[in-house]
Amino acid sequence: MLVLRSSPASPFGRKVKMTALQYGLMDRIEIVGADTTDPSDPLRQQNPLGKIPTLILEDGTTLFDSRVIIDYLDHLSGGKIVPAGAARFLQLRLQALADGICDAALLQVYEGRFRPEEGRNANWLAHQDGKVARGLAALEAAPPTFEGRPHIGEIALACALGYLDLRFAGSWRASHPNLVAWLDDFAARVPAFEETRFKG
Ligand SMILES: N[C@@H](CCC(=O)N[C@@H](CS)C(=O)NCC(=O)O)C(=O)O
Repeated sequence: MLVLRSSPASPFGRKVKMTALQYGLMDRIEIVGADTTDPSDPLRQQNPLGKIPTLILEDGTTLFDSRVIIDYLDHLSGGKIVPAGAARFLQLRLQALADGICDAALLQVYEGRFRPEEGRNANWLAHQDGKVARGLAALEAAPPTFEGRPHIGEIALACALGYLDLRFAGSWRASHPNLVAWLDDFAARVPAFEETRFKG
């Protein structure tokens, strides 16, 4: 059995869980919760960065980060998750943009979580927020299309928007109607999206 260290709110963990569900790999994975702030959690031995998601293979090898884990799942699926040819690079770029939005959103959440209010840096928060805003604006202007099954770029985007819903009360929605429609369509066509909402 593969072991996935993750937590219910992690957008990167959700990317892995949604991909595994969508591609029929979930029965090979046991999800074991992780506390990234707890020094006694074995996560820091499994991944020196102490980050989730981290995947532990049957032979004890650990894989991180989410992109490497997705690559591994793609290998297990016979190459269904990351398409071949020119589409590959568009999917990987979309994943990079969606992950970058998550990284910038997470840094804002961590600023609130790790720093006392008087020590928070408004310039830093605005710098990170600019990345989220520009990323969303680019996607709103040209939402990705997908036919049939979703690939890794679309899965990553759904996770990023889901994370903004979770942590920023969906404030992106009012000014991004095309992305709202995109996510509604994605959720209707990919049940794994709802099935991984704040789970595991
Ligand atoms: N690039 C990494 C990002 C992973 C990441 O930032 N995970 C967060 C939780 S969503 C984390 O582990 N944070 C704890 C920390 O940074 O110490 C990936 O794609 O897996």
